[in-house]
Amino acid sequence: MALTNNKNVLRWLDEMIALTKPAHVEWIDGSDEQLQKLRDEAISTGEMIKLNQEELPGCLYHRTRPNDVARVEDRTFICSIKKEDAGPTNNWCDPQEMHEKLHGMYDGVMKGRTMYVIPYCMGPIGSPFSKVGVEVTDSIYVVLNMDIMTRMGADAFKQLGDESNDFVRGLHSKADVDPEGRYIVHFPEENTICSINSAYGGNVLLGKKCFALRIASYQGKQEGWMAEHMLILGVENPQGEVKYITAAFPSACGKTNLAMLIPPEIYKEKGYKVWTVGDDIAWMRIGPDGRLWAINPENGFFGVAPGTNTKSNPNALATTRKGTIFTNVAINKDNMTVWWEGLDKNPPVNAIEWKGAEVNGKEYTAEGNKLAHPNSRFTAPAVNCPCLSKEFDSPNGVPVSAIVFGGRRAKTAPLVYQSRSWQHGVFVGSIMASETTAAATGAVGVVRRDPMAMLPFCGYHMGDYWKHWLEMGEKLGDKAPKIFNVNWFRTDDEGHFIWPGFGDNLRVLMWILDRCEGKADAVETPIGFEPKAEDINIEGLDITVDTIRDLLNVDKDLWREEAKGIHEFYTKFGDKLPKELQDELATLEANLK
Ligand code: GTP
Ligand code: SPV
Ligand code: MN
Repeated sequence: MALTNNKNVLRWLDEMIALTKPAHVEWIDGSDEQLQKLRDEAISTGEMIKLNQEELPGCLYHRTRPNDVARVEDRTFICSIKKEDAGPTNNWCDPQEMHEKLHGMYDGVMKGRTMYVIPYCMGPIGSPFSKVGVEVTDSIYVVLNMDIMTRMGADAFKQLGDESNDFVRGLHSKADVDPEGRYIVHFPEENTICSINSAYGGNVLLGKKCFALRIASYQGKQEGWMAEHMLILGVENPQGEVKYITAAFPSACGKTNLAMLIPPEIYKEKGYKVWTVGDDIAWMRIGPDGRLWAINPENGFFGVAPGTNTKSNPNALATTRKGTIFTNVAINKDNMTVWWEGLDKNPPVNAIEWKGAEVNGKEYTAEGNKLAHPNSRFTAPAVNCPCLSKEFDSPNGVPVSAIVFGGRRAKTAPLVYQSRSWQHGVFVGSIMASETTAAATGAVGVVRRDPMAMLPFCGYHMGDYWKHWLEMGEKLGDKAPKIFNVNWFRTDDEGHFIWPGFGDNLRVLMWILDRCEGKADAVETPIGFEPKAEDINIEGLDITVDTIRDLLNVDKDLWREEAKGIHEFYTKFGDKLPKELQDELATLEANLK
């Protein structure tokens, strides 16, 4: 039975049914009973594997095809009506042409299969920030993941109402999981997403990157708000006041880890606490008080498994101990628990590696083979998170004091610096560069420009996106958050990370918050304001002030090279490059003379 009377939804759904020709249509109301039936069915077909229900209650395992383990940027399209609206950083195709091509591929694709109709809400039900989507899919894995990642079910239709046409249409079919026929396509002007031939996270959980970033960034531009690839965290001081920071790092560069950090002992003792609001996406609006307010549109964490352990991120690990779906990690066959590289030093002997082969874990890892795929992930409910902010469900979100950019840079970027103004901050975001990771298919470890960590996620012309940032700054005026840049990934000559990172990153956040409150000094460098080395608290660490000084060093030769790279990058944007950013680049070059 239909869960809504909304004619716009029903009309679109009729079209999708006529196109894909499923044997059955099932509306997902989100009830426990329905979800349990789907879990049982997926277990019986082998799509999902039941894990040890005593150690990992409610947890399931899923393995994707080896050719389908990450986002596919070269097969991701922004099909705006005009090519120039997609800009030089997106793949573009004429919408008509793409619709025709996809039509042929979707025609009858669900024959003999069930179509699941998933209503979902991005953001808390009832929040003015929130937006509704409907995803139709032939994958139970998608239904079970969307249940964790979004507010899924009948309530989403209540949020939409019976008349509204403001919902994002998402059509997904795993089809034959054929990489040659894999397409992740967005029609921003039509509020529509089409995904085919994949069954992997970011390609198929259409509420996440496709809606909450690519479509939402376009909507934000139209409607005067921002959709960003950012974590949101709160730092509570001993007086109980909480200040919020958002941070944009590229995929697999530390957002989940920073969002859930555990304060170093010296801060814990004094009563500092860190609260997680979000680990991947922030939607931000100017509130009635003129400040910038952020919500996390998601309801769970789709986090990188490798490297997560009791030391690096105990909160994330705790979050995954129940009701979690693990994708492409390794299984310990003896007790049906999960394992990944960096969990501990004891790979299971009777391991099932991520592709499904039974291997001796110890020997296997010794060969340099990975038991878990480097982009293996957990899908875990936010409510499990021990440090979840009490503002997580707040309809108004949280006020943002600081915006932090960052990436993986072995040499150039210092540990932290502050922009001189919002405009300079937008420049700092626009010149972000980072070594690529396993989160997308393609080479790993190659430095590429990734402005605001949005290169794969901006649903329109990046030049217009920067203009939108500048306009938001004008509207915010002196209430604008301060903008910073961090780099946890500087390496020494042997390639080891110099900065301890993880929980100790709070030491850097403390300087950032002190700057926001006018309580810390800074020194001016060619690239912006930096802390005095003594102002980064190193109590309890076995590194010296001199190391901090090294980490803060701005190597002018490297930065002159960097400026050349920025020039080259900027030329792509032609006359869409805001003049303000051109001016900032000229200032940087002058400062480096
Ligand atoms: P997406 O979910 O892909 O958007 O990624 P993310 O930004 O949330 O990345 P995540 O926090 O999962 O970090 C991914 C990798 O970065 C893991 O291998 C971590 O161990 C590593 N990492 C995170 N924080 C730090 C840090 O402070 N220092 C170092 N050296 N590594 C870190
Ligand atoms: C990322 O790649 O930035 C992710 C994972 O957060 S995915 O949802 O697959 O995009
Ligand atoms: Mn991400």
